[in-house]
Amino acid sequence: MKMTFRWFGTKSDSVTLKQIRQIPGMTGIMGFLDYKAAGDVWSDEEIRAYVDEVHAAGLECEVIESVNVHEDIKMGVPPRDEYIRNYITTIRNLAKYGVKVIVYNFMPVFDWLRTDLNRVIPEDGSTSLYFDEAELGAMGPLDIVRKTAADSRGFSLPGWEPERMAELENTLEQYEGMTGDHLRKNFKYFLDAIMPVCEECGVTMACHPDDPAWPLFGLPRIVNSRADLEQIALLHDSPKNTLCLCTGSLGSNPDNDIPSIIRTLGAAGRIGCLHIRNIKHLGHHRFREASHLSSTGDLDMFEIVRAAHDACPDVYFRPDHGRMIWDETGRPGYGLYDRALGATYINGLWEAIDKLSR
Ligand code: DNO
Repeated sequence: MKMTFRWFGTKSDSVTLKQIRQIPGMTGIMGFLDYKAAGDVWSDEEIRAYVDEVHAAGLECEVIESVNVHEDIKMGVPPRDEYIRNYITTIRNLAKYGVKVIVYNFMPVFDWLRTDLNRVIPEDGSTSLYFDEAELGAMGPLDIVRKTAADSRGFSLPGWEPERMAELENTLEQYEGMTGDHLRKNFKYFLDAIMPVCEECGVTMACHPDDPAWPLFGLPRIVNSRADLEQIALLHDSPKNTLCLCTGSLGSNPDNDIPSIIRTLGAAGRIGCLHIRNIKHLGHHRFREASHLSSTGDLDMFEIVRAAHDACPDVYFRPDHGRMIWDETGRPGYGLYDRALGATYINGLWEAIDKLSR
């Protein structure tokens, strides 16, 4: 296992590389160029500057996140071939600088979605990301985009590129009537085009699940259960076609048995990396993000880490969203303190499981 941390770049993150390097056991970054619009080529120069900075801080940069897929590819409309060509150029450029895994998603329009980014957890006064479908229904897509932007404290949020959100009404209209099968067909078209390049350059693609793990606003979502994940692995049968096993996203649906999913897909070599986060269910389609500790949420972190230890011991991990604690101010979900605690806790679980299994 390699423990990594998401970092948004010097200009855009409240957390510094030096701070990340000082978290015990931290080996690298899951990187992100947060200013790139979906469909843009990530140039050599941009990648080199980011990777050099990470290396200079004594960290690795083998995983890159959110190389976002343009809506035209998901919708399967003619300009998609041009955007796929751009995507391929980005894959090749990232490979030149030692990137081994690219995390992406295939969610129509929205990436992850919450109704409150700063919800106070009554027990301890910390804040965390919160979702309530009843609130969402009352708001509608345009309101949620406005609220999320207002709640983000001026930080960019992964998957919420302003250009894309500005086109929202138009895009939602274009998706009208699209079925899951149609979206899957477009997904296959994309995978068939990029996989030969991934195999040639040694880059693994890791698809992030839908978050939350069910359809929203009538848009199809096809990455949110064991059956979905297995189907995606089969869309293009290659060891480079993998999943980013995000415990918090899949875990928003209590029916998903995450340790068991990790065991099956991990043993099949189809997990490219893990995002580890805990969830507290508060009712039907209503949850908040908890600290990583098992007892503060509904996911069993011991069983999750044990499954990964047994099934895919060499994958990249990162502590996913943290709460805001100790009066830290920063990008919701992506402060330093709670994610550092999460990494330390996961490292502790790993050490115990590893020693006991010998
Ligand atoms: C949320 C993240 C996601 C993830 C993307 C990958 O905070 O986990 O934005 O990085 O879905 O494309």
